[in-house]
Amino acid sequence: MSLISPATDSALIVVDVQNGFCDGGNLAVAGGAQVVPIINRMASAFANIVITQDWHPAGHASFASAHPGKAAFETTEMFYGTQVLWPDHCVQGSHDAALHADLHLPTAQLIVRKGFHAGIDSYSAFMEADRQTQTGLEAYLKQRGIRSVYVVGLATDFCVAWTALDARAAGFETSVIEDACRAIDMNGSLAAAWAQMQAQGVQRLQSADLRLA
Ligand code: VGL
Ligand code: ZN
Repeated sequence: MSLISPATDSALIVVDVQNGFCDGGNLAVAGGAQVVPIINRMASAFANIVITQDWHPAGHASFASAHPGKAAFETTEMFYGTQVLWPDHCVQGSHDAALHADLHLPTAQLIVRKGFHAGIDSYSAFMEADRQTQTGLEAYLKQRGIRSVYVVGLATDFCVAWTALDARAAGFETSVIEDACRAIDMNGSLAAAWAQMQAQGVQRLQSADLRLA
């Protein structure tokens, strides 16, 4: 199989590679920090790079601590549907919310912060969980002439998958680089996410499929 060279109208979307999702973080994903060197290496192949940051106000509605009687990883009904409740994580300005210190992406052009509305979660970098409120990323990418996106980061089955699905829905050619992601994987969420992504035409690639400089 020949290697893929991302075209100049492609963007790498680096999702939530934050302390909070790495070892020692408030919502640590197993092996989360292992994606950092892979993503750093991939960056050389991309003319366009967007970084996202989960960026919650204290007391955010996705935190179990905001719902008396509820524990983390239980669910609750919000006005927009069922919401998984999480430990407090990625609070604005905290160390937990900072990008991993070894993430080295000096050419990245945009950082999208999401999940900052107190009552609405946002796994996706494109659209919040109410499925109404746009982050602006779709318009940004389209105005810059981007046609395909490659999604990497944390977590495969939540923020990466929702971002990839919304990218597809917005008409971008979309790939997820599996080894540059790590998953939370609760109650079969990882298998479900891959099934949904593949049903929507998201390509499942490995970093070895890309031609890196
Ligand atoms: C994420 C759960 C809650 C993620 C963010 O980045 O996948 N997951 N907030
Ligand atoms: Zn979050």
